[in-house]
Amino acid sequence: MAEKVRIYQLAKDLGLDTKDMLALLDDIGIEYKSHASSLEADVADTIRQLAAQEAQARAAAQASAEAVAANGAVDAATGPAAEQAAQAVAQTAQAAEQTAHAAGQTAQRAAEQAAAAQAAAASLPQRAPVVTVMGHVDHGKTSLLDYIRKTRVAEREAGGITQHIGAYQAETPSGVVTFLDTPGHEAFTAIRQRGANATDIAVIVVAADDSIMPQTREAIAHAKAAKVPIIVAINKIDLPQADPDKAMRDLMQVELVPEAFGGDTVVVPVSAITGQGVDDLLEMLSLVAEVEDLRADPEAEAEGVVIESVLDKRAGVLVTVLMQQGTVRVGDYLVCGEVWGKIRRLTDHTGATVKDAGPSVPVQVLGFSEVPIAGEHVMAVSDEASAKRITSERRSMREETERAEIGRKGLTLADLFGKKKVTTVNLILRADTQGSLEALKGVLEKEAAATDEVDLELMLAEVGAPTESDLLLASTGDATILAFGVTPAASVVKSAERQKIPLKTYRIIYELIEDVQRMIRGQIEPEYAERVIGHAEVRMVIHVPRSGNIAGSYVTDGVVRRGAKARLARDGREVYKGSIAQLRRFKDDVREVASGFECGINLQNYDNVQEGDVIEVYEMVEVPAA
Ligand SMILES: Nc1nc2c(ncn2[C@@H]2O[C@H](COP(=O)(O)OP(=O)(O)OP(=O)(O)O)[C@@H](O)[C@H]2O)c(=O)[nH]1
Ligand SMILES: [Mg+2]
Repeated sequence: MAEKVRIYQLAKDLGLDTKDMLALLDDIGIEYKSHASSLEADVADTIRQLAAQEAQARAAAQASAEAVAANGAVDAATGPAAEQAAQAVAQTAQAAEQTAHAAGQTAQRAAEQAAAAQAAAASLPQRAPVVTVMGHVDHGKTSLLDYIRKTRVAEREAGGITQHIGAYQAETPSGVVTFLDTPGHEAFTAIRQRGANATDIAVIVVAADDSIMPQTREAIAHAKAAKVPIIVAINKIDLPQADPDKAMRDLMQVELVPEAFGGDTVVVPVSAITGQGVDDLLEMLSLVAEVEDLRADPEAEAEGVVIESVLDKRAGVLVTVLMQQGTVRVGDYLVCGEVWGKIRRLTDHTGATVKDAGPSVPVQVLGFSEVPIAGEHVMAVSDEASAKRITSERRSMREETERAEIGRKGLTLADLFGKKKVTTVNLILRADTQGSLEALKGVLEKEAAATDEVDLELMLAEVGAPTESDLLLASTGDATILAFGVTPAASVVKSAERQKIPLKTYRIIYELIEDVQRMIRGQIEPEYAERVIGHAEVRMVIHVPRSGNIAGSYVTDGVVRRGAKARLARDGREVYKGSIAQLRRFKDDVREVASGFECGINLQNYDNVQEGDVIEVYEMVEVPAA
């Protein structure tokens, strides 16, 4: 046996649970990073021997136990000896107890509690792993989930872009898995972060024809920050231009070393179109999930996280939650940040109405009257009174801190004399979900920070379609209304047209961002740059009584123009900067003199011109904003 072998493979060969195998490695002090790490051949052999010995020992123990049971009479004869032994054990135990006392009772109690908690946790029922699929835009996250779920969601999305998180459950050969889909667009950092935080395992999708892209890096960073195991799916391997090997090599740049290169990152090549490799991916997921040993108490107080919240025109506020422990039931009261609701209806990911939802089961809740913030912690409370009390306490606490901040800030000298921004662009933002809204706010903040000359002011940012009252606000603030993923009522559109209030609707996030960039550019004052139009050499200084000194010059290149800006260079140094006040050919005032001609130049407010000076003539031209 000269071959290296991966831990989970060895466990499988020996008929052990991967978890037990890891425990065994821990016991004998062998370091590894994950179940996918490779073991050296000699280490693997040692493990095989140990496993064999253990199996033998177990068999022997069983045999002797049977023997003892069979010969109950032997007990009597060995009585005194056994008693002595028991006494010795008791003494040792006493000594040990005293040592423990000396070491401190608290430590002992803590250890006992931890052990008890562990024992209790181990007896809890298992829950489905929550797998978040992340990666760069269009790398095939939604398609991959579609393949797994055998449904088609990608086609229904506007522009084929996942605008917000989706939560689904899929039946796989090794059990139910909860999947969270996330968007790849850069605007959705917050959603990816939220996804990574609500997750047990991250699947990073990398398209084989595109390799690692900015949002791939970002997704990996989120997964690493959340300290969750990462599995890489190299997708689109069916494409002729696919280069999965390049993607593998590129993974090293982001410190994910594939197993094939001696590392321990599980990389699975897949195609969401043909389904190739998808089974391998699911097997890897179940292996990792098995090692993680995910358990939750369905009877505990219900607690979880808001995955997304939508204001639907007909259905009202719809909130997708994922419980991490406990079970939510129709009629329960839920509190989430500063909002609460009584569950009127629960809908599972297939759209079916359900009575309850336990840990790891994504479910849509109808019953909130306000839109909670996605990513927020959610918990069940016993009754309406507690729900109201908790939310109102939270609200007043926040308001208090806000007031304190304003008080502390005051007015600074910089506020009074600091660099004034040129203009403010007022915006009213409307979006379909809290997640999109946050994403858009994030991008707009970035855009505003990128320019010193324009301030973006968000007068209002809300979930739901624009209303008449938005129009009122827009007209007082001269604001533009940007609606993303929501359709304003026809009456609102008409009213906006009548009042000439710009109201734009978007389905695709890039388009909204581009428009905002255009609005910013439109506000920026044009920049000017110098453009040299000609040079003249001073050949002779002519003194004219009333006009002062005139530079008798020869235009060496370009043109000299009356009124144009000019600078005077003497021995290569600039000695004057101003403009051309008067330009003459012979006795006549002229507007312009071209190269190769002589002329008299009178510089504005400058008399000290000397023979040999060079006059550079230039204009200021507008530079289009970048
Ligand atoms: N040939 C091929 N095309 C794929 C594969 N997976 C996805 N695609 C195509 O790639 C495009 C993008 O797929 P999506 O699943 O919408 O990508 P996504 O990663 O969810 O994109 P966002 O949600 O916008 O970040 C679609 O046109 C898919 O048909 C694949 O394995 N092979
Ligand atoms: Mg998608």
